[in-house]
Amino acid sequence: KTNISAVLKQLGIHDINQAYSTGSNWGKTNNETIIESNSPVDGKKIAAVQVASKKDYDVVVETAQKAFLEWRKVPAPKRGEMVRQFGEALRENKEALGTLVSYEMGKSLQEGFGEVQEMIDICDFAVGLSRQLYGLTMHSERPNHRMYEQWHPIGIIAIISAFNFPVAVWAWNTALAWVCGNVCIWKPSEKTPLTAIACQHIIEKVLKANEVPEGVCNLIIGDRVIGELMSNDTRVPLVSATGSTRMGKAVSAAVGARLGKSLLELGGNNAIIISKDADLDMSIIGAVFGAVGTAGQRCTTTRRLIIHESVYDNFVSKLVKAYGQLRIGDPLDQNNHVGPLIDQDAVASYLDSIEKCKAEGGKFVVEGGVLTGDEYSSGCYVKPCIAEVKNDYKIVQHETFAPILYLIKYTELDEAIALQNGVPQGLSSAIMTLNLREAEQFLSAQGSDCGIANVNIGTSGAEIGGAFGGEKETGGGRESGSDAWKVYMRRQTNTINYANTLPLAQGIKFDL
Ligand code: UN1
Repeated sequence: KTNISAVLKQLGIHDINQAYSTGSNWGKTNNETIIESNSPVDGKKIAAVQVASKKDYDVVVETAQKAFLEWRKVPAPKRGEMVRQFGEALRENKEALGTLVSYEMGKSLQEGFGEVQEMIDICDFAVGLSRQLYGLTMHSERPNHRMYEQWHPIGIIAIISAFNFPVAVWAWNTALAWVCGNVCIWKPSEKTPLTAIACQHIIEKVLKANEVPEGVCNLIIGDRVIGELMSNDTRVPLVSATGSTRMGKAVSAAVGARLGKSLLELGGNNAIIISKDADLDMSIIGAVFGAVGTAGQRCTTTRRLIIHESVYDNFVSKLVKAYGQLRIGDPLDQNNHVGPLIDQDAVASYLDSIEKCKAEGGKFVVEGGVLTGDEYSSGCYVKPCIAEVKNDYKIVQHETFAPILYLIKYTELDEAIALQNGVPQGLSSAIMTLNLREAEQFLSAQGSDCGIANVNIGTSGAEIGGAFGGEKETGGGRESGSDAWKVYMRRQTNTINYANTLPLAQGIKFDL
């Protein structure tokens, strides 16, 4: 049995934790409000955290502004060295942090460790990147001139993260932002404040050892008021926000009104097309993990299966059989596949979606429901369920953050692609097929309209090396790998004249 109090001790979590930190200084707030973190695993209170006030927010921003003036002068590979040490510290704390993620958020222990592994991976990526912040050089049209571009840091990056990946999404943003020369202010989800505090304790030692100025790595515990302050604050050039489409629209409107930049990673409504030429046994793994992993609370969760009519009955019976084998229960017990939903509100929304689906005509081939009994005393454990639906049902068009899988039948691939694209969201997508023509069509310009499109892999579990994000209501942002770092920097075009005359561009003559 996992010893949670030992884990909390190792990670520096107390009964009452402080509202904000600018690195190694933990601030004392005058605000009376506190947030309690209750585990969805057993319903127990883990610890409480004070909530920062507007005054605290200003202290953090001012400290961050000062830190930026120093941090931007540190050579990028030296900044990378700090990120390398952060990766090492995460390796040392992988078990403890992964366990706390599992206990505070409710995902399986394996997935908790996997999430910390994503943090380690992005640190490794960022260390290499710190020597590769490349700009292009161009040929000037004028003689004895040189043109090139440089990438410079932009300042304070605000990071608003969601409960479902309570630590990895922060790490994707910070590791890149730091090597790019920026400073970060993190507002974690109110539902998972303790994992955030644990991360701050882990980085704290690295910051001290490297004499990094106070304010490079800031944490602020707050509610939506802090999110609004960040979004409206001209001292914050970039707001990176992960969460619901509703939240993203509010952030984007506020940041856009002041012509700031936002990086949005919002809802998904991801589908797998199961073709007539699919390897069905392999497809079952992708579909079931995609639908029930993290109890259906990933933005990349598989929400829809679009299945060819010729394999439909066979595939659905395999699927029903697989669902019958799922073990639901304490996520810290490695024998279980599925843990709880984050809280009772999530359970209510799961039940409401099932009702709405039935009202629109959905036929459940695996029934849902809330589990009761001693092992499920938190009231947050639900049964993953499966319904046959039409793609245009209102509920199918909507992202419900729960393990409800929708089945849709198709005849022609064009039709399947249109169904897959026929939702407001555009994050992740996949096709299961051994047919090269089908695979290539799915990946072509006439294919999936999503930011992520996979062949013979499910919709979730993206590696950090690729750019992560999606189109339409998913918000258009890209985080993590490829050249996603560019959004954390400003591009400057430089033209240098080493001639002894000053010729004008476009051949314009201007003699005095
Ligand atoms: C999220 O759900 O917000 O691709 C992120 C995946 C993970 C990240 C999901 N690497 O499923």
